[in-house]
Formats: sequence, structure tokens, C-alpha cells
Amino acid sequence: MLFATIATWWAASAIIAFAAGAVVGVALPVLSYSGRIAAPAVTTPDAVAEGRVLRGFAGSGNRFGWDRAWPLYLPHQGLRDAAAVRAGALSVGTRAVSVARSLWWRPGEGGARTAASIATLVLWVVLVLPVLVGALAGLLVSVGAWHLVIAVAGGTISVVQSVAIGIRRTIETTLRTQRRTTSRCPRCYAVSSTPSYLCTNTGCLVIHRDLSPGPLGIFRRRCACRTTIPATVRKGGQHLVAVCPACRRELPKGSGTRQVMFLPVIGAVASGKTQFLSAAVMSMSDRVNAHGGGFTAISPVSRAFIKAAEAAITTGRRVAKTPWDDRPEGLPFRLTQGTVDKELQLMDAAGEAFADEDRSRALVYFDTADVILVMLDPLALPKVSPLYDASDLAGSVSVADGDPTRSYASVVERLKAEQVDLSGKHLGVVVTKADIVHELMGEDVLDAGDGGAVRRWLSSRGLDSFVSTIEGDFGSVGYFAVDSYTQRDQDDPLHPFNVLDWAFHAAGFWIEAMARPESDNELEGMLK
Ligand SMILES: Nc1nc2c(ncn2[C@@H]2O[C@H](COP(=O)(O)OP(=O)(O)OP(=O)(O)O)[C@@H](O)[C@H]2O)c(=O)[nH]1
Ligand SMILES: [Mg+2]
Ligand SMILES: [Zn+2]
Ligand SMILES: [Zn+2]
Repeated sequence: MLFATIATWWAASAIIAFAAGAVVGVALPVLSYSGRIAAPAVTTPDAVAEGRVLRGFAGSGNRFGWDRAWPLYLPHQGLRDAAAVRAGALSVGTRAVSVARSLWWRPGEGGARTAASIATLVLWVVLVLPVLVGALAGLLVSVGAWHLVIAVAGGTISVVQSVAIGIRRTIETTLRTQRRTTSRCPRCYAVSSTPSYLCTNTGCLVIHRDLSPGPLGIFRRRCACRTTIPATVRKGGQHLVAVCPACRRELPKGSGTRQVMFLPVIGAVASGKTQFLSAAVMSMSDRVNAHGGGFTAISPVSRAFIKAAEAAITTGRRVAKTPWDDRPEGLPFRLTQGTVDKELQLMDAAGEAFADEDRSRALVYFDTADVILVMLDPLALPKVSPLYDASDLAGSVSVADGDPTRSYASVVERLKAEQVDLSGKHLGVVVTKADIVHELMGEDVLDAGDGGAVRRWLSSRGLDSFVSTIEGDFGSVGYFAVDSYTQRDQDDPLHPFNVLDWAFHAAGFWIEAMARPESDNELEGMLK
């Protein structure tokens, strides 16, 4: 009878205690999350940036660490939350055990005291133990079940997320490689595959160095300031403010989402660099506009350049001398047509920069150029200048000063000394002021339609060894003669556009054959 009563009590109290323990176990995650019991560690953007959350760096994060943004909940915050629930369960359990133990009354050693201890122990075992065991078991089972559910669901979501990240990253890299998108800083000349981006919240100082799908977001990312921005350069690059990863200065809008054709020019003072680039840019603009595309200057400096070029070319005024600046700024232009979106960045340094190797040392952008143009003023050649000086044309145009090969050497000697590989680079030799040469010597001397003829002309005018030097230095060399001053037909062999055409082909900027102004289809091809 007594045993039956005890057994019933045990069963009943254990079941009730089990249920109570289970309820506590269910309430624990809520209590923990709201910080009442064992609050979890939070994967804050600061913890992320300090490298305490995510291991291993990805993308350009390699250089700068992880960006200051909120990571995905899984797995890192999820694991921390689960650990907090376990810690909470442990502390509730320990507390229950110590409360239960305090109920066993032990007055001390000897005689009646020992007897009292034993008596309360018996009572304790009969009354308290089943409650304690039931409660602990309930807690254990419910926390265990919760972990199991979370582990299965969280694990599945985590795996799906990793796959999604992998797919999104592959798409991004493939498209980027296909479109050959880069960004080129017009001011510090740094070339990078991913520019850095500012948060859209203007009060936020966070710079997002590596906008790519990953643990900081698969489609969108939440900045430390809780503003959400796109998680890819392809999406974000369209409207976020891009800054140079190297110098942090603002880049032209859309940098990093386009292929960039970079075209720097070498040439002595008054060799005709600016006149050539002005004519080339205007013809580019005319062509693209004529075919329904857009050609726009995308920086204050390139806007000023195109304005001056337009004024000079349309009125026949001569271009102004370029002021000498140690670190000239690149001139970025955007070319759009249909879905095609590309950038052309020209670099027009003043001739003074090419006086010697020391001066041209700052022009490190030559290191990363696939195509380089060198401007040669034929009127400065010893075999031509007496003819010009003695003619009626003498003084009509400024003539380059100094040996025309010196400006070339000022750049290329440094590149060679620094072991820059020139074998993959292309050099365009542009003989300027061909109109004047033709007036002095007749139309047939400098046949612009034929690069070989221009090369022979230079060789026979004292530049024989120069020709062999440059051909030994560069992977390929193209020869051109241009008249950048007179407005000529688009298909005139002396038109500066011919040089651009060659340069674009050499750099793989135009995939289809060169567009002639008559054919729309071909221009589309040229921009693709
Ligand atoms: N007739 C004629 N004049 C030209 C041609 N190219 C340049 N010029 C003139 O030559 C002079 C010098 O040309 P620029 O383009 O200013 O020379 P630059 O190389 O830019 O010189 P810096 O800016 O000092 O480095 C200008 O007066 C031009 O108008 C050309 O093809 N034909
Ligand atoms: Mg100039
Ligand atoms: Zn920069
Ligand atoms: Zn922000």
C-alpha cells in the first residue's frame, strides 16, 4: 500500500515536473534572446570588421578585411544563439539541483543528528528526487529537441545559402570576366577589379570594399548603419558612389561596371597631342551620336576637355597648350549604345613631363596601359625643319622642341628598368601635322593610308635606329600620319580616328570589324 502510494507519487510528480522542465526549455530561447537569461553574443558589424565573426577573407576583402556590415543570421549568429540557450539550460539546471540539495536537512554528525539526516534523506528521496529528475529530464529533452529542429532547419538553410552564394559569385565573376570590367582611377592611376562603394546613407562613413555575394548578404547587404544596399558591383555600381580603393577619391559614376579602354599619349611639347586627342574625341562623339549612342564626359576634367575640344575643332581655332602638372588627371568618357556600356579613358600629359626620365617617373599609368601612342612632330626632324623654316608656312604652327625620340625614351627606359613587360603592349607611332608635310613636300611623300610607307618615311628621315628600337621594345607597332587640324572626311587616311580604330582593335575593345559611318550594324559591332 505504501509502495503503491510512493510509486504513484513518484510517477505523478515526475510527470508534472517533466512537463514543467519542458516548458522552461521551450521558454529558454525567448528568455535568452530577450536577454533575461544568458544573452547571446551578437555578430555586430564591428565584430565582423575586427575579424571576430567570419574566417578567411574573400574577394578584395583580402586586402581590407571584412566590410562593416551585418552578416547573414546563419550560421554564425544562429550558433551563438544556440550556445546561449545551452548555457541558459545549464544554469537553470544547476540552480534546480542546488535548490533541491538545500532541501535535504543535515543538522550534523553524531547520534540524533545523524538519525535526522538519514530521515530527511529518505523523505528527500521520496518527495524531492522524482521532481528534480523529472524537471531535469524535461529540460534536457525539450532543449535537445529544440536543438535538433534548429540544427536540421538551420543546417539546410545554411547549405542552401552557401550554394546560392557560390552560384551568385560565379555569375558575377563570369560576367565580369566576359565584359572585362575594371575601374581605373583617373587621379592615382590605380587599376582595380572592384572599386569601393559608399553607403547610400550620406551620414554613414562606412566604405564597402568588397561588394560581392557572401556571408554579408547574397542579394542585398545591410550596412552597419542598417541601410540596405545591393550585394553586387553589377547592381550597386549603377547608382552607388564609387571610390578608388587606393586613394579613396570619388571615381566616375558606374566605375567597375564597364570595360575601360585606356589610351595614354607620349610626346614632346607642341608635338600635337592635345590637337590629336581633341579631333579624335570629337570624331568619336560624332560617330557614336550618329548611330543613336551616347558619348559623354564623366568627370569635371573630361567635361572641360570635351568643351575645349568642341570649341577648337568646330571653329578651327588651335588648342591651348596643356599646363604642366606632375600628375595629370585621366579623361574618362562613357560610350553607350543599346545594352553596350564602356569607358574610354585618355591621358593627355603636357610635353614637359616627357623631358627626361625623372620627370616622367610620376606617370606610372604607362605600366598598366595595353596601348600607348607616341606623337612625332615631323617638322622637328632635322631633315624636315629647314624646309619648313624656309617655306611660306614657317611660323604658322608651333613646332615640337627637342629630339622626338627623347620623350619616348623618358617613358620606355623607365618601364624597361622596372621590368615592365612590353611584349604584350602595342605602340602607335603617330606622325602629326601631315597636312603641313604634304604642303611642303607634296601629297605623295607621306602616304597615310599605308603604315609601311609611314615607317619607311621615318626611317629615311633619320629615325632608322628609332624604328628598330621601338619594334624591338613593343609587341606590335602601328604607324600613322594624321592631320588633326583640318576637318576631314571620316574615311580620309589622315583622319585621327584611324589611330583610335587601330588602338581599339589592338586592345580588344572592339570585337567586330571597324565601323564605317555608312553602316549602322557595323557600329553596333564595334561597341560590343
Ligand atoms: N596644321 C596642323 N597643326 C597641328 C596639328 N597637330 C597639332 N597642331 C598644332 O600644333 C600646336 C601644338 O599642338 P598641341 O596639340 O597643343 O601640342 P601638345 O603636344 O599638346 O603640346 P603640350 O600641350 O605643350 O604638351 C598647336 O598649335 C596645334 O594646333 C596638325 O595635325 N596639323
Ligand atoms: Mg597638350
Ligand atoms: Zn585613386
Ligand atoms: Zn551605412
